[in-house]
Amino acid sequence: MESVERVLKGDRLALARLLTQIENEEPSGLEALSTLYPHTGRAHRIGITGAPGTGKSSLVNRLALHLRQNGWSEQTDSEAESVAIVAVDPSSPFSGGAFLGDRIRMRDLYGDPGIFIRSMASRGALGGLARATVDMVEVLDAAGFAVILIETVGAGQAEVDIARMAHTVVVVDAPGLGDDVQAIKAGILEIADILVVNKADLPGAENTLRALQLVLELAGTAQRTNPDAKAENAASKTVWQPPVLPTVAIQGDGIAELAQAIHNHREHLDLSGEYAVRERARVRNEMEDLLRQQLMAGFLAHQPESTFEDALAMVLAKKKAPRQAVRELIEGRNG
Ligand SMILES: Nc1nc2c(ncn2[C@@H]2O[C@H](COP(=O)(O)OP(=O)(O)OP(=O)(O)O)[C@@H](O)[C@H]2O)c(=O)[nH]1
Ligand SMILES: [Mg+2]
Repeated sequence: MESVERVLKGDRLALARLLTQIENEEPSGLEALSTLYPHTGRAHRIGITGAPGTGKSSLVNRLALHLRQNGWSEQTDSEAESVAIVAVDPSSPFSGGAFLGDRIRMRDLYGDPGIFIRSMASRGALGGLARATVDMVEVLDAAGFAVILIETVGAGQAEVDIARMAHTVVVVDAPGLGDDVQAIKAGILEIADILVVNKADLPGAENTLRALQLVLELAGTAQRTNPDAKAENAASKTVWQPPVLPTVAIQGDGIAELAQAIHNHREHLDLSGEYAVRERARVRNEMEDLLRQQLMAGFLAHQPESTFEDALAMVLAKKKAPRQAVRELIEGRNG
């Protein structure tokens, strides 16, 4: 297939077109995805999530710039990495005015062939958004980007799901969001591999840092006294302790340390064998999702639309239990 060849050769126009097809769930895009899939598996996928306005886009831009200029680590003199950015937050596109004092450097970023930026259009269902994001990340991986940064607002389950598909999850907090730890939704803290307190230039940053460190210490203690977790940790040789890092994204402070921490986490995943474990869990999850989705779509396609709605009405009227209604739907008894 011609467009697939062009994407594999690094043709950006073909890449942009294919991503649009996938976003719109066009059959041609989904077909191309299957052809590209054997070329995936090389990119380091990094999820950046957190409450609205904490500075995720600013951080992502800075991080991308840093990776292009310095690679992962300044000490090792590592090579510049190609970076793709996917912003899943429709409310603040990357062209937004977050960089008034930084236009020139950002222009460098935008003209750089080693950077590809894509923001996701708003869609009705967040579930669909998660699906499309996963597929788009696969395409960017196949297209050869070494690093894929995925920005999502950590607000609900769908966002947690998107973050969960990353190899490294960075959770961003900032001072002044009210109760320090409440600002980070329960559930998202648990999937954090690295915690960032951005806007460390603002008052209250010290408190936010301390509060997060305390929460992590408590979580660590709970883990150490839990026998299951103990056995698991022994099996995986090394245990990752999520670091808490201060940054000032608008000035670029702390970005090198963040890049280093992400690099360390990736090394940890490889050395401990957790990389393979995570990949397996992620792909299993994705396949189970697709199976559920397609079985349901296949089932519903053979029924008049009213059948399910009628069953739903029976359950709402307490005339049937959900389990009973579903069994009868499957058995074709809809009385
Ligand atoms: N003082 C200060 N302001 C910052 C810092 N980083 C970002 N900001 C500002 O915070 C605002 C939000 O920044 P964004 O990068 O758009 O934040 P975001 O988390 O991507 O926002 P959403 O995508 O809308 O959730 C902007 O006005 C930034 O200029 C920082 O380190 N210090
Ligand atoms: Mg943003």
